[in-house]
Amino acid sequence: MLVKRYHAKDMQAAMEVVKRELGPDAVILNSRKTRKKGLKNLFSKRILEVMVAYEPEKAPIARKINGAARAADPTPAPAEPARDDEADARRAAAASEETLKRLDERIDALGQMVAGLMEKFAELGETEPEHRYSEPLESLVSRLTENQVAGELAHILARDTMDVLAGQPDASAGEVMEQLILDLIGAPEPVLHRRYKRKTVLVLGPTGVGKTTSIVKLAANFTLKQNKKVGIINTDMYRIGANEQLKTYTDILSIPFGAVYRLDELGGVIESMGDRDIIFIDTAGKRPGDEQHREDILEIIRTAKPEDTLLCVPAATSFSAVKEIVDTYEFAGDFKLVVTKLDETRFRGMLLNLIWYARKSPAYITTGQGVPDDIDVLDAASLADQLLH
Ligand SMILES: Nc1nc2c(ncn2[C@@H]2O[C@H](COP(=O)(O)OP(=O)(O)OP(=O)(O)O)[C@@H](O)[C@H]2O)c(=O)[nH]1
Ligand SMILES: [Mg+2]
Repeated sequence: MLVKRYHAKDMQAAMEVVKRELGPDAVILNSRKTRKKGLKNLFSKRILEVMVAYEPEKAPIARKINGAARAADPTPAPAEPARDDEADARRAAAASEETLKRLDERIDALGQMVAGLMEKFAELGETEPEHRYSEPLESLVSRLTENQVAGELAHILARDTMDVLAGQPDASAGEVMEQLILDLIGAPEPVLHRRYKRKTVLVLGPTGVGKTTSIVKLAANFTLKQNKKVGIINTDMYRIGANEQLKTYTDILSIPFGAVYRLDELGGVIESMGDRDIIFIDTAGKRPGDEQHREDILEIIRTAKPEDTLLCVPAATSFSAVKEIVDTYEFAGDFKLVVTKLDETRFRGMLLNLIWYARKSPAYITTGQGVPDDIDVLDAASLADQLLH
């Protein structure tokens, strides 16, 4: 009795070739799915491998496989052992079977490792494409990314700078990029009071970002420095102490304060502030899973018809979180950006990421808890300078 291994696409093909080559008495000992040997087969489909026991004297004369049997792929027959030494032959076959099995397992493991690495490289390629620039562009890009400007945005700025330099080789890369950043930031658009026209300003943003504090700062500035008549309405019915927080400030500033407990009261409260130049409307931040939030904000927008909407985003926010916040509030229409808590991070890249991703105008930055001083109109020139130097 001898043992021989065959590879075939399926059991039927294996049986056909075994019968033809080894005769009707050949017995299939076992079968398993495997890959052909060799590096080039690492990612190939698995095929069926069968171990066949047969009597050499009953096997038809060996012949090359052709025609319909091509699907089957027998491995070369082992050197035929002497007939009186069948036990040795079986041991040798079993040993080589064992070696092949181990090799197969190693190749499988290697294959999985290579596939994993390739996947990793592909992911890296998608998120962080490798870009090489000549000096001084390389150091400008490093400066931007050190400041946490998103890699893709830094690349766009570098590419645009190169385009400009191609037409104006004498220009300085630093100056060109600074101008491109200024163009991207655009002119800040703070809340402006229009004479003889009452203005409602809606303030939006996630919870705890500084909406209420920013409103108080703006209200204090308009009241104390610009002598405007200001009112504040709170529509945040969820936050405990929200009314007390605002009432304390509105009392100090001697300005009217309205608390709205049901949104259908909002129109009436706005009417009650008919003599005001600017009315700020505070809102609740969106809590995770809060499906009602969007409907509430839309209802407030329908009723208050705000001339300005401000979206507050804290400065220490990653680019992915910036995208999420902007996407969440996209429905609110044309808002302006307030970057809060700038004092809590030394990086300035987030401002550029936000302006770029949101495609909205910046309005204010806030730089501390102090009322009314810690708020300013964004200074585009100083931001561009901080990002590059
Ligand atoms: N460091 C720093 N803290 C700030 C700034 N602005 C607000 N805060 C603080 O952030 C905390 C939350 O501020 P709020 O104004 O209550 O924030 P909010 O968005 O109204 O919060 P909710 O109403 O709960 O959604 C308070 O402790 C503020 O003092 C800022 O510019 N810098
Ligand atoms: Mg609040």
